Amino acid sequence: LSRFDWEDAFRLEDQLTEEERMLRDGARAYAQEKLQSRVIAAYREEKTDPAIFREMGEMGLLGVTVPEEYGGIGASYVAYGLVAREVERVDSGYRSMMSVQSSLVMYPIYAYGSEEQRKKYLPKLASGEYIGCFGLTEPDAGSDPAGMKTRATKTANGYVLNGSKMWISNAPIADVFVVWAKSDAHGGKIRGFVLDKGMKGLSAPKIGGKLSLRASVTGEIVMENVEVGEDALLPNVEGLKGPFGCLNRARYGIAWGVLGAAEFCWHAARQYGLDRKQFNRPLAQTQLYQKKLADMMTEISLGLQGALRVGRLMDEAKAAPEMISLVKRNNCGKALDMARMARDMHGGNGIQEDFQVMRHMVNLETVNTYEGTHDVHALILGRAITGLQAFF
Ligand code: TGC
Ligand code: FAD
Repeated sequence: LSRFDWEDAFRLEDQLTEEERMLRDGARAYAQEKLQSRVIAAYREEKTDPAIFREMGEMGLLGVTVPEEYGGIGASYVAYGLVAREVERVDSGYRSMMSVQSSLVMYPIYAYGSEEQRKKYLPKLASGEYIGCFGLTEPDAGSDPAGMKTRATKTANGYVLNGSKMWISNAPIADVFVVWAKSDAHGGKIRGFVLDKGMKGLSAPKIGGKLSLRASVTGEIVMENVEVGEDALLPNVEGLKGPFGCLNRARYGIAWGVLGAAEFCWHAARQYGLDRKQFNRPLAQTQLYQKKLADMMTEISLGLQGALRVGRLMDEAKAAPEMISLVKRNNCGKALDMARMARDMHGGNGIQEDFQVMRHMVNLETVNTYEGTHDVHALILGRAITGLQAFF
């Protein structure tokens, strides 16, 4: 039998390809060198540095699954998950910036867009020259996006958009807005539109006062008679499956990402327990402390294997949305529990910004809510198990 590696219990390393490991190592080096050094102040001051998009673009971390001809690197979904894990090891907000750009803006333009739209937007989104956002949620339509009020009304040359979107990551600094609206010309079905910053009637005010995800800017999208041409419509998808197709990818990335945050908290708690003595011995030499560390290792190891399995199935085009709900829900909920546990294990120091566990903890409150809440994913799974939908 081989030696046990506490940091990689099930030898995830052996299950990755050479290309996946290389991309992961590049993402880790970038995240640790460039993001870790600015996150504490960015979080405290609620400041998002737009330069991060260009830096990520240079490192090839934006739209990694998009083919090279459009500026991506055509890598696997497992590689995408590994990037999310490394970025979120530093902060869920930075991962949010990356995953919105990759899964919620580049993916729909690639998958549902015309060739002109692909050429116009994808290379600049991949390089980080353009920043993108994704507007689905509205003030009165969160878990139930089918209840959206935003409308696209047909005109002679295109459409007029009216409505407002709420809680939109990247919106205040975005150049490109993928928004979803009910279109009268398509029987009231939901359609996607790509809007550009500066269009008349389009604004994106910042939402202030967030106590979570403070390094990632969030805003509204307000559309007051925004006139667009036919070329703004994403031609190749209709209905809720459009936005859900994007959410599948982002939710999958989150399933990996949150485990990066959990791993940070677990490692921090371990080190703290080795360094800190009470009752004449390291905290890590107490049974309760070791049980907590063992529980964390167990959940992280199992969670990573689940995410890897779903990623491999995505790469074979065999993943079902319910599999993604399972890993998104489980890994977010477990990561949040682990961050809370690590905060407790740090005692009073756990509330201080330099120890970073409390920042992860409050970030994970958002991650457990967005992209489908923990309970909404339970209902998606419950529907699959029983054949009965319990949403309404
Ligand atoms: P339902 O009747 O279930 O389905 C309507 C149509 O959509 C299709 N569909 C899917 N297609 C692909 N992938 C999926 N995962 C799909 N889920 C559903 C379905 O086949 C059907 O198609 P068709 O052709 O038959 O019409 O729809 P429902 O209205 O009953 O849905 C209920 C529910 C709760 C499952 C759904 O609305 C839901 O998932 N709600 C959660 C909303 C959500 O996740 N919002 C996320 C907003 S974006 C965000 O949070 C970004 S944060 C990013 C960051 O900063 O990192
Ligand atoms: P609600 O839907 O009102 O839910 C409130 C509570 O009720 C939850 O506990 C929920 O689980 C529960 N609930 C709802 N329905 C049911 C039911 N049928 N049965 C039982 N319980 C139920 N959206 C975007 O479109 N783009 C973005 O980029 C984006 N970024 C975000 C960034 C941040 C920081 C945040 C906080 C949110 C972001 N969102 C974004 C929105 C996010 O997706 C929604 O907040 C989420 O889908 C939940 O919707 P809601 O806030 O309206 O909550």
